[in-house]
Amino acid sequence: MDFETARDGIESMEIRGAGKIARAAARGLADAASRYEGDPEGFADHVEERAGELLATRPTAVSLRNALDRVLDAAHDADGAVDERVDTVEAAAEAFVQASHDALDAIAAAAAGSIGDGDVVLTHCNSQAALGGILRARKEGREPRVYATESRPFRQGKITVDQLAEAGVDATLIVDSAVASVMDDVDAVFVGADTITAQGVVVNKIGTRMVALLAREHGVPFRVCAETYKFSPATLLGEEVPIETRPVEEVTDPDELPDGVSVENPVFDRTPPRLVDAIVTEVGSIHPAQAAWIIQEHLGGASRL
Ligand code: RI2
Repeated sequence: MDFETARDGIESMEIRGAGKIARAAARGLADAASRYEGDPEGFADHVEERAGELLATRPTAVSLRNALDRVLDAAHDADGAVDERVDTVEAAAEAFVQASHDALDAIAAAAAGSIGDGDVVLTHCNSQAALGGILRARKEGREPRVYATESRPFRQGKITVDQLAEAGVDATLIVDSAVASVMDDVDAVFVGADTITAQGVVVNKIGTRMVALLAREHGVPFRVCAETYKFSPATLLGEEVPIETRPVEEVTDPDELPDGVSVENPVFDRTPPRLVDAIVTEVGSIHPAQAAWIIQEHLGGASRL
């Protein structure tokens, strides 16, 4: 993927979903590295500058920063002629993409294990990691039923039901405000994550916290599926996860509103660890209290960005 396609696609949300964003950014940065025309000494600075442009596209999903860091580390560690440095960076980007796919497979296998025949699952928004287990359970011959929230304002729930229908899963699309009405029938909730803090707070699509509160009220297990690169090392030292706000036009046409009425469009919220029963990662299912351990064991040190 070329640099501009990645940068503009992530910004416009044509490329969306924290994992897809991370893979596109890794490949886009490798493309930017391959187009460098200066001397070897300026190589890493060039890659770092381009990484900064990619990072600025969307502020919340730490998967973006973690992916860029992996590639940037390779640019800084590389030596020799520019061609050799480019090879090193491209290999790092491809290694990240491969590891990301492997992680999704492992998470799907683990999550599918807890989905029985006829189980009713609720999912919010569109998460590749969260859908993996449902699709795997179906492949293994079980027939889960799924409630998928519409996920206003971007309506990624439509992507979810398309993917489920294509795999032959019985899917029902509901508006976000119908979650309370169906929760009595639900056996488990599976959602994804854009960022998980060292304290076990799950930052995910707006409305996730409402779903988690309702799941707890109804005694339904609330599980988060997330690759280890969705955990944020910076939060170990107390850095806050910024919540992205997007254009009001995604919610409504502001010209149709009376004077004096404003619109807010925060697109993520924070679910506290007490509402999360488990986080399913490629290295095992953890309790949110173990988030800092994941960061220490599986993510490197300070970000270069
Ligand atoms: P996967 C998405 O963000 C959703 O919030 C989803 O839950 C999360 O990324 C994780 O998605 P957006 O890009 O990486 O739609 O599991 O704003 O696909």
